[in-house]
Amino acid sequence: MAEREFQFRNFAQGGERVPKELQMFIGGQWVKAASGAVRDILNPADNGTIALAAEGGERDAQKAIAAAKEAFYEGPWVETPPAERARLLFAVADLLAERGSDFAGSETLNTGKPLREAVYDVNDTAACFRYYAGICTKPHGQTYDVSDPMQTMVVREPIGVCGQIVPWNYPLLMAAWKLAPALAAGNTVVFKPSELTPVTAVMLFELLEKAGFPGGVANLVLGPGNTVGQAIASSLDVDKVAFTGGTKTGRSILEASVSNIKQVSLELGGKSPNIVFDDADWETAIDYALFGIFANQGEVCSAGSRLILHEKIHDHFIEELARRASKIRVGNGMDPETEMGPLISREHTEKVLHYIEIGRQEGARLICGGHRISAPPYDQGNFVEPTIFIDTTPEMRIVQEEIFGPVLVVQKFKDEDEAVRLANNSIYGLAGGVFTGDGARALRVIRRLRAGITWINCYNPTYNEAPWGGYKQSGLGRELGTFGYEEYTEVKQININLSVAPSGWFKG
Ligand code: TXE
Repeated sequence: MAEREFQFRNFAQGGERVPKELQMFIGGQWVKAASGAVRDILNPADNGTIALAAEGGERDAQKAIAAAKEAFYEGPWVETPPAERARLLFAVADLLAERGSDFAGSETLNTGKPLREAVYDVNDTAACFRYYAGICTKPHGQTYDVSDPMQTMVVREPIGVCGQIVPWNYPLLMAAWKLAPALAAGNTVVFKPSELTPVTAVMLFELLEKAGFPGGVANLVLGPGNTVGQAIASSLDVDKVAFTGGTKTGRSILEASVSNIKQVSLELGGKSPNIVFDDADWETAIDYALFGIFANQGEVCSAGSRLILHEKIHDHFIEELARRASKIRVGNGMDPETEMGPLISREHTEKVLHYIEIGRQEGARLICGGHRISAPPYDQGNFVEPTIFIDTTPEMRIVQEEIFGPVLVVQKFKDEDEAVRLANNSIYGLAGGVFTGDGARALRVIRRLRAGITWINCYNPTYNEAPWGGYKQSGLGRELGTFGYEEYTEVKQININLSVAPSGWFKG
């Protein structure tokens, strides 16, 4: 394990040794792809190779599903006491905390995100494992006094084999959001990271192995979505699939899941509104408007990508916003001065630039950015300027569609009703924020927002304790908190006869 980590760093710093292949973890063993195929894993800052990853396929996915099934039905996991599951999850958090800087550096190398954000993600990941470790041993279930001389008890049990598929924007954190609650509840899992960002998932599974999870309980498969991901989603042996990613992919997972009516939870895209009234605290509103869209290069499902401004402050606000956005330091995430990193891939960069072009053609006005940054040292990487469009109309594609990059669109409103109408005019309903000095109005507006994650006078803070998920086409179900735990459980009623005697229903 240590050798592999050394090789990552060595390679990233220009060393000549090609890193070892990143392998899959199936049934407690590190394995190559059955086909022997590998994929280059790239650094978005220069598109250089930082690692070679096993490129799994359907056969590998089936092997992992079989291992998870055997571990659930034949292994000791279901009988493992909650306190032992908690100990293992706490151990993962401790190991992660010891190796925090390695994880943060690797996350930045693989995703491009600024190091300070990667450090944040690592801490959050450890906290998520601790949160769910704590939940294992807390009271669960209910009892009812029913009308017969009967005691009814309701217990929560693991669902079985859980397939988990995550995207590339928060590889480590999304792994924690999926693995920690599923394992806490006693399930076995088959986990698939994005084919673009397997590095910290592999490192995390090394910690799961070291912590002592029994073989087959947590399995890691690497590879593309249309083979490995699809095999997980359509498998008859997977009892639940949990997915974070784009809405289009989410829909195909939902369709594949009908094979065995598996349980599904989906955390999908968004086009989230951030409403600023004219009585808002000026500095706070500007600060969070920037943070809401340009954190993690805008590659955030809950990004505040539509800024809805009161007409009285609109002109002055956007002037100041553009001034500050153009000063954001874009660069290689490994540079501690960097405030915004490169986009994940060349392909995704093209998609974001294409949307900027669409915005121009639709007649929206650019007041900041709008270009790829291509002068050296940016020439090999996927850098795009922080970009802001004004003079938009609600039906424009840049207002309706998720761009998933550093592109903010501004809308203007006259009164509270119009602000809410604009905010809710979306197929999505993931997140939203409101900034105002009027407490009653803040709550009024938030209660009218059709979204699952909301903020008053701030934007972005996320807590392991609170449920995360969306309305409308932003998804199904909730992650995090007790809600996220319950999504990994089946509910069973147990009726206990307190007066043991025949019912006498049939006379003969
Ligand atoms: O994500 P995908 P992509 C949005 C964002 C982005 C768009 C496409 O707008 O531009 O989605 O990005 C796996 N069966 N978000 O293509 O396809 C895939 O291997 C099963 C929003 O990168 O959603 C990866 O592990 N799995 C978002 C995961 O799904 C499949 C985060 C996510 O990939 C599959 C990322 C299939 N048929 C992108 N096809 C968010 N809401 O956080 C792909 N996958």
